[in-house]
Amino acid sequence: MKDKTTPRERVPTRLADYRPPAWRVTDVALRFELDFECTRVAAKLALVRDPAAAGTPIVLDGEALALVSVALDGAALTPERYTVDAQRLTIPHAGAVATVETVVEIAPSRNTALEGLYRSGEFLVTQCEAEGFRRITYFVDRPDVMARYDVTLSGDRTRFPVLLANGDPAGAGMLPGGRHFARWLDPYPKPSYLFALVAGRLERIERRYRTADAREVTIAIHAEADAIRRCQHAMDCVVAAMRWDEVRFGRSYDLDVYHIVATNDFNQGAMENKGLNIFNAKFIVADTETATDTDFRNVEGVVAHEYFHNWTGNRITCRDWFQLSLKEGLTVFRDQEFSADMSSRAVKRIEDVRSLRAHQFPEDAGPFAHPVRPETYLEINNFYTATVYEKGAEVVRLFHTVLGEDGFRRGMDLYFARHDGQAVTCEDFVRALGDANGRDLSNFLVWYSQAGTPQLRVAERHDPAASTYTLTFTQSTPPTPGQPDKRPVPIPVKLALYGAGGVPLPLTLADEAAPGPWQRVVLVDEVEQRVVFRDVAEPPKASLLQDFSAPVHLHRDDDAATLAFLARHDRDALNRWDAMQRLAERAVLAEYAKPSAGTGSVWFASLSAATEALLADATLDPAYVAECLELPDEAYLAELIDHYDPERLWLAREEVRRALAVPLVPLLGTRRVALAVDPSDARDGAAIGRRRLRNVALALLLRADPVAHASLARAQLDAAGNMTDRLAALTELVHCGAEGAQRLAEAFYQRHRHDPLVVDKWLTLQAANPEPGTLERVERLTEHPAFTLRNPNKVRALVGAFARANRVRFHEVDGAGYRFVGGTVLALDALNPQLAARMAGVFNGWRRLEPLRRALMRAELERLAGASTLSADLAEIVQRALQ
Ligand code: B3K
Ligand code: ZN
Repeated sequence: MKDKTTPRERVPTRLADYRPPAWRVTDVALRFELDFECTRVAAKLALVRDPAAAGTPIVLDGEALALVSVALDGAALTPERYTVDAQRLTIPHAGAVATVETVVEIAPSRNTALEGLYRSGEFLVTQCEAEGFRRITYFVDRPDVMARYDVTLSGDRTRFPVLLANGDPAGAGMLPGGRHFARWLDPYPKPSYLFALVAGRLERIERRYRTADAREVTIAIHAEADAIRRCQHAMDCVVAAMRWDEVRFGRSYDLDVYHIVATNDFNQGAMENKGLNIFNAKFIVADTETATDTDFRNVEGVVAHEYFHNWTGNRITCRDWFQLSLKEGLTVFRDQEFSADMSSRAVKRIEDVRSLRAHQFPEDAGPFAHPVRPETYLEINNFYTATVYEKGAEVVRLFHTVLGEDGFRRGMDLYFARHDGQAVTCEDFVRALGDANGRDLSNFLVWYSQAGTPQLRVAERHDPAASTYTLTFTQSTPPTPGQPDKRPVPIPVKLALYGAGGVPLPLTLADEAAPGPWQRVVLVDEVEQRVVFRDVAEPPKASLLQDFSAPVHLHRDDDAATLAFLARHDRDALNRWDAMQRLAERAVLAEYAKPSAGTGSVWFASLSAATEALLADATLDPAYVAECLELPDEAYLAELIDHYDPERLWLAREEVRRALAVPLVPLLGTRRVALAVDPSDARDGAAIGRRRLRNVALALLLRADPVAHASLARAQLDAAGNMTDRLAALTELVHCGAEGAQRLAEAFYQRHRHDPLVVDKWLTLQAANPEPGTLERVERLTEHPAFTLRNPNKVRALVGAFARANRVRFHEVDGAGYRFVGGTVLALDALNPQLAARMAGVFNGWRRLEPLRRALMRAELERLAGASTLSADLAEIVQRALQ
């Protein structure tokens, strides 16, 4: 049998070359004889030829499969009657319909790529998206081939007591020799990437749910014995997501059972396989003793995301992989809305905007910039990106903004009614939204095809004589690889104007008779566009791009007084936060340009005053205050500086934090105490918000004076009755190099060493330590028994966190951080190309660095490029980075 990591051939796939499949599979029967070492898969495919493709042979994708036999229309084929190579099985056939039967063998235990069928602990599990099904059996493995599946699993009863596949159960029973079987039928035709099976030793919890259309559903969550009692929160989230989708989108669940399985070995967060979602345990397993509040929220978001895919992704799927954002961007939008409804809408929006700016903006400005709908790829797994997911969700939000909630819902209803059961394109989606509202939205398609973050500039002019106020918008999108020239995009700008004291003014356009509303959305779709408001007697303060109404970079020449005004008076919570972010951004940039210039600047003074006012106001949501106390991320700030020096940027940002904290020490201290009112296991939104602000306050106190305040962190660590407070205190102690901190970290490990998810936290807290000597410690940790390159969570927790969450040490000027990560990427590529490629993305920003580090990082990329065997996954990332 072949090694599972055999590289795929490196031929680019292009959107422009899309052709419908010559042969479709309508029905498939699969019989699995399960075994960790050698699983036998018998497949029977009913195929139909496209009438336009007469004479085309049947071509089935297949990789790393040991072919045992092939039959066509019931007759066994001798080897001269078909050809088989490392990627496909080709069978000439003259008819219009055919039945192909194959038997193959696969080796789950040797599958380190975690794609296809593989072993995790004491069970077998699958991951097929995007092209993993071809590692299970020969098939037309593309999303526009939707078939009905009839699956029978058999295996040893003690080794594989649980046997799960997609759809509803259709019989089970005993077999001779201590074996048993289970049959599963999925009534909904689906693409092969949604196939799943799970078999082995797992525990379960169950709940009954009655859908809005009166279907009785059994929800079951399966996990290993030590984790199952920590799945209740995930179960609550499933129920909440089901109810929410019924109310907000009129969508109900459509099978009798909904299974979720948690595994510790998973390349991504989770997978929405029809009726059988498979999750990284990180996004299912949570209790207050071992998971932080952030973990709980992440469980909620990911559980909802996978559930929502049942309609946006599964019932309506993608015609081809270029359309990935059709399901991902839309489903992220849906999970964002769900999370907003479950807690604070303002805080959720802030988190999403912060993350977009920190991850997607740099991606859009770097060598891997690609449109929301890419046009070419070598390996589609490389395109599960912030652009496809998060920018894609922002593009869906544009439609929501211009159509309004009711119009958007009408559009979604039409999309579901028109395309249920189909594999469609982004155009189909946009057309449905437009048709339902009698509007042509096709000018928005440029958001799908054009890469790069649009830069929106605005000039403001008040004319006292005419009482008019004019906003002149100009937009441009910088060139990106392969797209030198850009077109203007339609940008909805939600805005308000404020008069003295923060009174919103009516927004009346020059040609309108009646006074307008105080808030409106202006559509900027030209390169330069002017908007004139009348009856504006005094120069107003403008709040632009409220609620972050488009994924653009807004440039304004506003002064500190305007930002301070908006931080205080803006009715839009996102923009109040953003005004403080802008003040902080200017303070850090000034500090970067010249030490002390930042903390002595008017920006800093305004930021400091605004921070104090917020902190002193006990009527505000503590979670919101906490967001406002966080400075912009380094990753975002780095994009604003030409050829930046990461160490200098880190120092500047830390200095601004320190200087901000020093005068606030008494207030931070009293707020911390006043916020400590909740029992340690309280999980309601208010308690979570209070914990968050307390821990942000603790971090600032330690920044102001680590020696004086270490005892506060020690006390919190000793008293903490939940992981949120314990981990926050320990992280602060370790990161400020407090005396004895390493011993405390070791004690934490000893306490939690049997829990893989907490061990990940322990690895991350050390990898993210900005103190000198971290790289040596991280290198030693790669030898620790808790660490293995075979487990993606471990790799992300240690190496990923070092490269992404510890910029000052990763970018150490001797290049040792780059060499360490590069070496890990190479070692990983032999085991798990998908993960290796993802990790290599940390080198994408090399051109933006100052010359010394730029040369070092480039050298590391060249070392990767020169390696003798590189997977297609990794090759694509490295080649594009160097282009
Ligand atoms: N659709 C999966 C991601 C699959 C990644 C394949 N490399 C999870 C999600 O977005 O819901
Ligand atoms: Zn998704």
